[in-house]
Amino acid sequence: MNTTCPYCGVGCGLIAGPDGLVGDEAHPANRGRLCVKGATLGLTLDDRDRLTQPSIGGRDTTWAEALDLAAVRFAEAISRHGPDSVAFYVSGQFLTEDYYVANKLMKGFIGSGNIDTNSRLCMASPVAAHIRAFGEDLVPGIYDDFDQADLILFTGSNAAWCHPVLFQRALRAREARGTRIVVIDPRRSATAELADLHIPIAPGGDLALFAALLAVCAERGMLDHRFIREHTSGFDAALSAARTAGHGIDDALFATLAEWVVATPRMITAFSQGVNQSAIATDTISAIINLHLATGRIGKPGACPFSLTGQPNAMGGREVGGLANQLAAHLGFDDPSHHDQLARFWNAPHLARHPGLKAVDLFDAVHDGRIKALWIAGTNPAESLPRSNHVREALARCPTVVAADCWATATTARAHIVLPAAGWSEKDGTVTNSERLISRQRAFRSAPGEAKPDWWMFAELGRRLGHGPAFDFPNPASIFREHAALSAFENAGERVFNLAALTNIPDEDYDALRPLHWPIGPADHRLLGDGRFSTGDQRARFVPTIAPASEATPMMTLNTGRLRDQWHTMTRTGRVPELMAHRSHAALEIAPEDAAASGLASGDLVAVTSNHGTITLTAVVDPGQRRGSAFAAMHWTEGQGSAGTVNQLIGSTCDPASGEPAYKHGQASLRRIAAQWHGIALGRAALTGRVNTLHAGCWARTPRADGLMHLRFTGTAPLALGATGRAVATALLDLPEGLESLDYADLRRGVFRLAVLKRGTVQLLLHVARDTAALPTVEALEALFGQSWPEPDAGRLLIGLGAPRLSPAGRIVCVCHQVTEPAIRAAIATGRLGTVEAIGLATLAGTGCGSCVSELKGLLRHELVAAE
Ligand SMILES: Nc1nc2c(c(=O)[nH]1)N[C@H]1C(S)=C(S)[C@@H](COP(=O)(O)OP(=O)(O)OC[C@H]3O[C@@H](n4cnc5c(=O)[nH]c(N)nc54)[C@H](O)[C@@H]3O)O[C@H]1N2
Ligand SMILES: Nc1nc2c(c(=O)[nH]1)N[C@H]1C(S)=C(S)[C@@H](COP(=O)(O)OP(=O)(O)OC[C@H]3O[C@@H](n4cnc5c(=O)[nH]c(N)nc54)[C@H](O)[C@@H]3O)O[C@H]1N2
Ligand code: SF4
Ligand SMILES: [Mo]
Repeated sequence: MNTTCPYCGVGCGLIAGPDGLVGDEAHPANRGRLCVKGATLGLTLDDRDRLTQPSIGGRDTTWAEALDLAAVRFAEAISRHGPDSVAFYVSGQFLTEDYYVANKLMKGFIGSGNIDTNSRLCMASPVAAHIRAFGEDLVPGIYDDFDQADLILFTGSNAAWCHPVLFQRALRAREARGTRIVVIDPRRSATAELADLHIPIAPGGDLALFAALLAVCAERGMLDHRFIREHTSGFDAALSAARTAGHGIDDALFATLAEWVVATPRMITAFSQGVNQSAIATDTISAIINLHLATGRIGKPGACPFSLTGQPNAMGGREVGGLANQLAAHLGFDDPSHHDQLARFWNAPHLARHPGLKAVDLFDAVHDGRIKALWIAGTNPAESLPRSNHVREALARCPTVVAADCWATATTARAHIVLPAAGWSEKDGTVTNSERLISRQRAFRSAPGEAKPDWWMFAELGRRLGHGPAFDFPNPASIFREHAALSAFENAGERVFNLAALTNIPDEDYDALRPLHWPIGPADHRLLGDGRFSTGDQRARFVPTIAPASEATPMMTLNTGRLRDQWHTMTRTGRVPELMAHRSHAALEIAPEDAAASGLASGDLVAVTSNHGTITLTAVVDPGQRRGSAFAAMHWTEGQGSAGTVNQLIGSTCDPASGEPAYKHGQASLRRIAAQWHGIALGRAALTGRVNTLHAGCWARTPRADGLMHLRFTGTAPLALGATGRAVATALLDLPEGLESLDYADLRRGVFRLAVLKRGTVQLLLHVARDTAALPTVEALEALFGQSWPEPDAGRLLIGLGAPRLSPAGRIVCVCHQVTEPAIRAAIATGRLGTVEAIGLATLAGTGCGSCVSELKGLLRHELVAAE
């Protein structure tokens, strides 16, 4: 069965067959390749912790009762307070069909613009900049351009980790044609590690840099005057504004970059969240687009600005109008003729005529009581929105919160009605990737319990609100046909987004649909190369951009983003031990100078404080961080430990044009915290599930193989928990009564141990000591499970005879071949290896999906330095 990966916007094709999941060689997005996340998808197909039954207030119930109650609550709010008192908050992980139905219900039939999506958090800025420049939300380029470019600027993108299969295409272009790769990022990311040139830009410095590049191209006579004259407007103002910009980076780096940019017509600027998630994002993207328009580098082979989409269907959501400030099918709120068109097509009684609330404003409206009923699906805002504590408060205050998800999350925990959603591998529909390629996602297993697809839930809600005929969809194919018909409705070429050819696609053809680009038809899938734009006069519009003056602040910039093997709030990837091996707990990566200033060494606890809260992370001193800027991953959640939810620290500053939050530019101060004691536990999930947060200090929970959970504790206050191993254990963990256990305490040395047994097999081991050197490794503890411990033997579990001090196996770098960092270091040292290929031959590391190649390079560099 052919399907597509549910993770990033590259949109790789997969085949689910009898031997598991493999890359689809016939899929144009990946031609058979997969990254670690795609390659380990099979490991996530585990229904154990899934939501399987609707519930109301924690009590299991039927679909009929749950949906009736939701409908009554929505109807009450609408009739008493008007349609703007209700809202949907949905997801770029929705299939197009889910999205279409939700949007139709809210904007066409409930009559409010209040449907927004987590794509607000990553794609809203590119959408705003595209519409401003091109008159329509259009990505001009396609992935083939990465094969054909001679210069690729990745700015604000860690593509080696976040769009790995596309990034590998850029690497192959470098091999094949000498393509130069430049990475613009304040930190030396994995992508920067592999670049020909890394520009460690100041946070938010991109706007000035791209304006300065435009000014240089003008100075050196590299502008495409014909294109500017015939196909654009507003150039002079944009150039004058650009001439006021200082490039803001090291002069020598700028000279090299400028020389490459001036001399290379086949140039792509690929940008992502480092650009999009800032308070000046839309203007920054305009500066990028200005440079491309002025040099005619748009819609030509190897030449375009390229917005990398985050989620698998971030693009599909934009097609159906999932954002609160769009209508469906690239129709807009600002054109009254579009309202009329859409109202007639849908036969919609109360079409929304003004935009709804954008995500951050929406949750403010929930907080202050304007929103009385909220339906959240396919996203976990209690973790992923800025000011997460405020969001949690908003959920607690809202009279009705409905949440549809596949797993329990921080959001479902705060919902009144929880609905079990069918997820990837269980539902049918389409997604559109970064290059406008529509692919089918196909169900190849059945959903657990009573889980249902989101389109069905919204259609049921629509019916219960009295709009039956408009929501009478028997299957996803029927929804897709209506979506295609709408895109073609009264569209004589005004809108490029047009799926006319699919309007009457029969169910069987929809089931068999092979990936296809929109617009459908032309052999060349690039857009805008002909210089005809979707603006009234068909000219692209330059937008003058001025960089704001930077403000001096004593705070650090808190940069947040992604890790290679994790996906967002980890509902899927966080359950797979193999994917935990790369980074097993939350950390703050800081430059050596900043670490020294705060007295921090790697491994120390650091309290990170912003205007919104404090969390304690483990410091990792990293020379790749820019001074004054520190990086924390966005992934860790409240259930995984005390360092969860970095969004407690991020403020709600958004780009004014797009409403996208400035997640990359938080402000925080650092303070070292002395550790008083340390603890480690390994045990069955039932015994490790409840941590006593009062005494546990800083703690983190990580899944290990065989259903075991690994807990780590670091005490921030002296240990005054009791005098026995058992007392200490019960102070840290909520353990049931009546367990069979052994314990040990050495008060003088502050050592406490506990073993829980069941019929001679170990269930839980806990060790506490003043010093980490006195604790066993998790591997050593793991070795004690799975053996049997008859009575006379069992004591050895605690005094350590049973625990041969296994040397720690070390962090896994190559997940595909399970090769550890020590093994790679040893191979480099003993074999005097100098290249990634040589490491591959010696250890197999890096020869699978290739996602770890940048790390291998980093290790090579460190080992070379060490050898000198
Ligand atoms: N492994 C993995 N891949 C993913 C995801 C995931 O969760 N995990 N999520 C997907 C989604 S939804 C998205 S939106 C994408 C995001 O993909 P990316 O945008 O590539 O990922 P991020 O790590 O959020 O941020 C990218 C980089 O921006 C840099 N940055 C911060 N501030 C600035 C700045 O001022 N200027 C510049 N030039 N750079 C800056 C950061 O240091 C970081 O390296 O990834 C997708 N792919
Ligand atoms: N600090 C910081 N915060 C960020 C970012 C950052 O860079 N820094 N990035 C932002 C960005 S770009 C994004 S995209 C967001 C992502 O953040 P979220 O939107 O919270 O992303 P996920 O954790 O993927 O949440 C998706 C949820 O949907 C569930 N799910 C999966 N499939 C389905 C389905 O078919 N139906 C339903 N109903 N549920 C399903 C999953 O179990 C999961 O709980 O985070 C944003 N937050
Ligand atoms: S590159 Fe993206 S779409 Fe492709 S396998 Fe990896 S996560 Fe999935
Ligand atoms: Mo995203």
